[in-house]
Amino acid sequence: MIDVIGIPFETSENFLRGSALAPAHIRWHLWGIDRYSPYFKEKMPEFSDLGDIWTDFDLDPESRLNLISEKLRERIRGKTLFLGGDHTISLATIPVMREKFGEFAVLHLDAHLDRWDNFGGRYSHATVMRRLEEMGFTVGTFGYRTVGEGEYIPRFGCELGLCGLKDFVESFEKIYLSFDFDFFDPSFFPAVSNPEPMGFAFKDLIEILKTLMGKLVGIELVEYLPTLDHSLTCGTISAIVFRESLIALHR
Ligand SMILES: [Mn+2]
Repeated sequence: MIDVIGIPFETSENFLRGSALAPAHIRWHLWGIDRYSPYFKEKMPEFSDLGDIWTDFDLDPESRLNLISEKLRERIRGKTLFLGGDHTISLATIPVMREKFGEFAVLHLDAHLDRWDNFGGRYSHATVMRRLEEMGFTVGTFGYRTVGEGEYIPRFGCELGLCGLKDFVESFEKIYLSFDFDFFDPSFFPAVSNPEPMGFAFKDLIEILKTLMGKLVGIELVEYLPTLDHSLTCGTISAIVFRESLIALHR
C-alpha cells in the first residue's frame, strides 16, 4: 500500500505564503472528488495516511530539514506520496528516499529551475535542485519558464516545453517525481507563490504520469497555496492530482 506523508514546512517563500496549509487542504478536498479516474480507467487505490511531520517554527531551515529527515527515516516504508509545504522539503524527502531505495533520477516539473546558489540562505525553495545536484542526484527540469540570477541551465531539461522528457524517463529505471503546482498554467491554477505564464495543462501532467508507470518510487506535490485559493478550485484540482499520483505510483 502507498503511504502518504504531509510536510507542512514553509520558511522560505520570498513572496506569498500559505503552502504549509496544503497537506490539510488537499486531504479535505479529497472528500469532494470521485475515487474513479477517467484518465486511467481505474479507482484510486487505498492508501495509508502516516500524518504530518511538524517541526518547531523558531529553528533555522537547515535544523528543521535535519529534524524532518530524522522523522522520515523512521516513517518511510515504501512508495510514498509527500504533500508539501514549500519546495525546500525536497532536501529531506529526496535524500532519505535514496537511503531507502538506492539510486533514482529526479523528474522535476516546475516553472522555475530552483538552482540559485543562495536565496535567503543556502537552503530554500529556490536552491533545492542545485543542492541536490551537488549531492550527486540526476535532476531533469522540464517546463521551466524563467531563469534567475546566477542560475545555470541544467544538463537535463527543457525551457518552455517538454522536449527530451521521454528520453530522460526512458534512460532511468527508477524515477522520483518532484511536482511544483506552478508547472500548471496560472490561468487555471493561480494559487501559487510565483506564477509564470505559458504553463502546462492538466492533460500534460496525465500524459507524463502515464510515461512514468512502473518506474515511480515516490512523488511530492509542493507549493500549493490555499491562502490564494479564493474559489477553492485549486484545492479540488490538487486532490485530483493526488488521486492520479496514487494511481501512477501504484502501478
Ligand atoms: Mn516553482
